This record gives sequence, C-alpha cells and structure tokens, in this order.
Amino acid sequence: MKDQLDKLRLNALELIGGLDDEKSLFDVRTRVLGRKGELTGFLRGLKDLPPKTRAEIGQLANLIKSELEQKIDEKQATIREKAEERKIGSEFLDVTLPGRRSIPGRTHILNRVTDELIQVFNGLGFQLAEGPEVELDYYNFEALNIPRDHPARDMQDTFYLSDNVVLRTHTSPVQIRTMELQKPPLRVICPGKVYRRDADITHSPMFMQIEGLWVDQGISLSDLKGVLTAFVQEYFGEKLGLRFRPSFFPFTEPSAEVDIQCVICGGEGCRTCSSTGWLEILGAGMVDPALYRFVDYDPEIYSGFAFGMGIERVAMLKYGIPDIRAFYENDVRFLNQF
Ligand code: FA5
Repeated sequence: MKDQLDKLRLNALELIGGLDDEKSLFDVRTRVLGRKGELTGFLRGLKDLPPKTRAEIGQLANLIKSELEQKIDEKQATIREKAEERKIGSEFLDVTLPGRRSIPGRTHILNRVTDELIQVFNGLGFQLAEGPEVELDYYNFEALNIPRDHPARDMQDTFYLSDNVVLRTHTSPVQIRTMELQKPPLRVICPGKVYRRDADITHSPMFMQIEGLWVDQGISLSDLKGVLTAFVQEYFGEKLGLRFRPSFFPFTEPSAEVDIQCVICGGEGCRTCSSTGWLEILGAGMVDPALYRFVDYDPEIYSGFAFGMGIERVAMLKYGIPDIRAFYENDVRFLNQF
C-alpha cells in the first residue's frame, strides 16, 4: 500500500511540475484531490484496513495530501506571476505617437437655426418670450378656444401627465401667457420644444416651433403677409416661392397654412414634399377675438396676428435635409456638416 501511495505521489508531482497553465492545473487538482479523485478514493478505502495499518497508512496519505495541495498552490502562484509578467511585457507605450485629437463640441443645427430665426425676427421688431414645456391644459387648449371634448383636440394628440397637465403640443400657449402679462402693443416670438403623437419623415414626436404674435391697433392680414414674406426673403433669398392656403385653427380667424417651395427637389416633387413641390412650414392667422376674453383685451380696439413655424421644417429647407429624423439620431457624421 505504501508503494501504491508513493507511486501516486510521484506521478502527481511529475504532472504538476510539467504544467504551465491554470486550466490543466485545475484538472490535476480535481483528478487527484477532488471528491472523486485518486487520493480521496484511497483515503476512503482505509476504513476496511485493520486499525494499526489504518493509522500508519492514513497518516502517510494525509501527509501526501498536504504536500500535493501545497505544490499545486505554489504552481498556481508561479503560473499567475508569469502571466502577469507576459502581460506587462507586451504592453508597450509609444510616447512618440501623435496624440488623439478630441472633437470640439458645437451648437446643434436646430439650435443654430433657432438663433438665426430669432435674429431675423428681432430685426423685424419682435422680442423674445418663453413658456413651459410641461403646460396646463388651460393654456395649451382651453384658453386657445379648444374646449374639452372639442374635435379640434384630435389635430394635436399629446402626452397627458395628468388630467390637467400636458406636454405642450405647440408654442401657442405662450401667446396667452404673454398677453396675460402685457398690454398691447405686443410683438413677440417664442421658440421652444413641443410634443405630439406623430412620427414619419416630416413629423417627429418631439419637435420645435417658433411662435410669433403681434397685437396692436389696426393690425391686419396684410401685416401678417408682409412679415412672413419679409422673413422668407431674408432667410431663404428672393427666389423661393411662398404660398398661403386657407386653413382652420380654433384660435385664429381667418387662418392659413403657409408653404414654401421644396428646395430638395426645386419644386419638382419628391418624397420629402410628398410629390407636391411644397413643404408646409407654418400655421397662421388673425388672432380670434374669442381669445381676448381670456386675457382682458378689448377686441373693439385691438387686433393681431399669430403664426407657429416648425423649426425642423425650416432647417430641412434651408440645408436640403430630406428626413426630419436625422436631427435626432445624433450621428456625428451628420451633425459635423453644419
Ligand atoms: C400649430 O401648431 C399652430 N399652433 C400654429 C399656429 C400658431 C396657427 C399661431 C395659428 C396661429 P400646426 O399643427 O399646423 O399648427 O403646426 C405648425 C407647424 O409645425 C407645421 O406647419 C409644421 O411646420 C410643424 N409641425 C407640425 N407637426 C410637426 C411634427 N410632428 N414634426 C415636425 N414639425 C411639425
């Protein structure tokens, strides 16, 4: 039996000595010392021996077990040390390589277009006004002459945070907020994000609008046409066609939708303009006198116009971008062009 143990010991030591990877070492540990291992099996068989031999052989087997455990631990430490040395040796820092340039950030194209629009309208005498994106139902709908259960609400389906609080669907609530705070004459523009249940190549669920409002004595539809024509000529150049189509908004009367010629196809018709040659950029009209009731203006004295322009649509036309989704995909190759 002693010979058997010696043989087992020598075999194991020889195996351990020749190994240089952790996986094989683990296999040897399992094969010799594991629950079903050779030495474990041997120890288990001791119970059948006479007591004297059992004590003697048992002691020897336990010594061998400790020795093998120690050798395996030592070998494992050596293997790990060597692997670490190899790793450090292979990592090489070439300090002569040129540095990696970090790309500087820049203003997002939509913010740039917004700034440009603000500048053009500032030049036409409009001042900046702001309102919240999380808006009361009252300002987004009710005070704009869109009562609860009115079918016009379907035109702008939105995200309700509670019964009375919505993500604003347009920048028009800023009209009411501004009129509540100031008496005419009033000439403001209000840019900002708005939200709707809408998505295709010209509609995004989050998009930007810029609202315009001019209220004073004697403001008429020709002022609206004059301001919008001046804007298009200043921003897009003399040549681009502009057309007014009769439309309906509950908060303006009369109302119009304004299209400009599609720069992507030059008016020939393409996917972006749905083959019409025109792209709608804004809704507009004369402020409905019903709104003045909400803000305590006298409709006998004052009149005004308002418009709400889609900033993405303006940017698409200005820079020939065929798909609105490009603005929000954050592809640096796209954003870097501007
Ligand atoms: C309105 O939002 C009105 N509040 C505009 C208005 C203001 C009318 C003041 C009268 C007086 P409309 O839903 O048509 O109207 O949107 C105005 C513009 O926003 C559109 O012409 C279009 O350029 C842009 N727009 C509308 N929906 C989207 C969308 N989902 N994605 C991108 N742009 C959009």
